[in-house]
Amino acid sequence: MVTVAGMLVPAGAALHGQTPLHPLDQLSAREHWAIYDALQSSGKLDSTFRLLYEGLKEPVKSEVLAWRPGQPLKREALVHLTQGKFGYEAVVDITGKNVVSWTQLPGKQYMTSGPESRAADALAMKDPRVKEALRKRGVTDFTHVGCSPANNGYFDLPEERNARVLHLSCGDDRNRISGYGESFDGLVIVVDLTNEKVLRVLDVGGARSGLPDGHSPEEIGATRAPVNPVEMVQPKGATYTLNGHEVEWQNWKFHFRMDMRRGLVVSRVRYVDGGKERSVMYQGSLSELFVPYMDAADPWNYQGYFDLGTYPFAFGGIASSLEPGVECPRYATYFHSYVVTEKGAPRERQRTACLFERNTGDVAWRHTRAGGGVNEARPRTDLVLRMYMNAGNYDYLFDWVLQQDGSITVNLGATGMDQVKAASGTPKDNDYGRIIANKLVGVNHSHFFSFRLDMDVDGTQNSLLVDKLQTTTLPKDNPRRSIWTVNTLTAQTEKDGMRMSAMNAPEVWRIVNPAVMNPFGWPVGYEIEGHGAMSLMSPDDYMRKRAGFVDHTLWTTPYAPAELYASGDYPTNSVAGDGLTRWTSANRAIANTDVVTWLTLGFHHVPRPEDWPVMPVAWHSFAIKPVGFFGRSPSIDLPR
Ligand SMILES: [Cu+2]
Repeated sequence: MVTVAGMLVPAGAALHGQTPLHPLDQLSAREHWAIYDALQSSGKLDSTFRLLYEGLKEPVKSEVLAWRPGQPLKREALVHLTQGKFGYEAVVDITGKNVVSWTQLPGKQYMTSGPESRAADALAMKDPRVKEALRKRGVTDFTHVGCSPANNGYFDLPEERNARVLHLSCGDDRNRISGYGESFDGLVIVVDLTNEKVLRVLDVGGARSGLPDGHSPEEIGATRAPVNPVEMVQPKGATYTLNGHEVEWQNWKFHFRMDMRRGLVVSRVRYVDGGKERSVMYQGSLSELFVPYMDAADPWNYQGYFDLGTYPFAFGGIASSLEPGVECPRYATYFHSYVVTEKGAPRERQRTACLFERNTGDVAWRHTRAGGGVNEARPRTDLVLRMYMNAGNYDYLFDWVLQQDGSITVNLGATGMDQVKAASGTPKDNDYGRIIANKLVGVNHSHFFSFRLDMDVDGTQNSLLVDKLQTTTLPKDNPRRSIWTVNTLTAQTEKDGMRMSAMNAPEVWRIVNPAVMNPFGWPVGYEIEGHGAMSLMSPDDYMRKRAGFVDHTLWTTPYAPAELYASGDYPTNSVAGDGLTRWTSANRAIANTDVVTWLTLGFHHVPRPEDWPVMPVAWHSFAIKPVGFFGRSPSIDLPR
């Protein structure tokens, strides 16, 4: 059983998007229709409109912090759409069913969509040069052949300015059961969708891979003997309580919602310490995911995906449905959410998030008492809030794990399918990747996640302290030649707040409240602990410049409600320099102010045969960890 708004509901229950109770609640189905009504009655729409994104436009922080249960809610939505050949952004007052603002996007492009992909495919398949190139490859049945703009990219070439230019590659789904159909390498169709023409067809010939192996039961073949069931059960029901999307568990309190672009948005994270509610983080969520490929040939050199900025509509929202008992424990609580169709009708996505307690047999802490023989140890239980992201060929798993020791760990798992191309059978196959399956080369690439973490440690006015671990040489009379010492700097401006992960120059990044001292006389704080791979692209690589957030592991900016996406609001086919790069060029002051941190978590991927046909989950993580926030270990009071 789970306590929801004071009522007991069965474990494993799925909760529908309800009438909003909290200013940060996700949009309900009724609200999506109110947005539609407002847009229709505004007189702005014509019959060509296509919605790409609808999400809550949050009230500013001060309003949310001042809000108390029962008070009226300010409900606004942010809408992205296309109409005719242009992109638009609208803000809608949901309660008043009124369009507050309507802006055409000058020089900005927008998310991709199924209809756009089909329009590009139709243009390509109508071109006799494309059919000819396919025939040359021995294709005679075009029924299942399609060309898609899987290579969204932009280099600011004259032909790309002021037009929607897409680089298409083609494949054949004939005989496909799961996984990919056969793709035809060496064929690129450059399409100008704005002017509805094929700019050029590039055909350098190419080997054929045949149909890649898939992962349906029929294709996998015999399975091994199963393990005996290992089940987590919670016979007395959940310990957490729910009020709409507000959660309380083991001193933690927080709110969450699902957004079709950002996925899980975790807000108002507080810890009850000695009966007092203390703020830890105002909000945390994914802000962008950038995956650049490392193959120099067109169209592979166009492949740098901004998954959050480009694909949420095409994916039907980034969160996919979770299967009870497989993707979350059976006893978890499941949450539904809504996305919209291109014409603005809400569609329920079932079980896009789940919440559950987990005890994996680990301890929270242990020690053997003096003399040995007697152990003091405490079992550890975590609270997990989970989303699985569907990103085309890739899948990413995201767990926000709240711990009894006052930490939050975010685990992200990468799984799904590698991007592959047909092997040529020559040594060139090793230039940009490796052969990982029959006649298939897995192409090298990197994954860079940007998490926006608006820390509010014991209040909004915070600073970033950088503890630099440095070698200190010692005088001759000391038998040691050197030790390391900690040199702490307060970041004064955004430039100081740009930090790089380096194993040979380690740093601890603490967000502190300079006005609140812990019992030992230093400021209360939380550490952002996350170190990953950094970009190897050269600084003048245009693709890197479009994803400027990869330049630093940590960024720190003053809170600005409009700054949500690390590569800007519109990274699809974007001109370089938007997002963090642009905002921080002002080098704003960040000491003792309301700061937001942005963590880049990256990893490089050199594909291997074991990734095929579906990659085993590869985990990466970061943590938000108390440093001097508490006067002693917060988990010391766990019962035996
Ligand atoms: Cu990868």
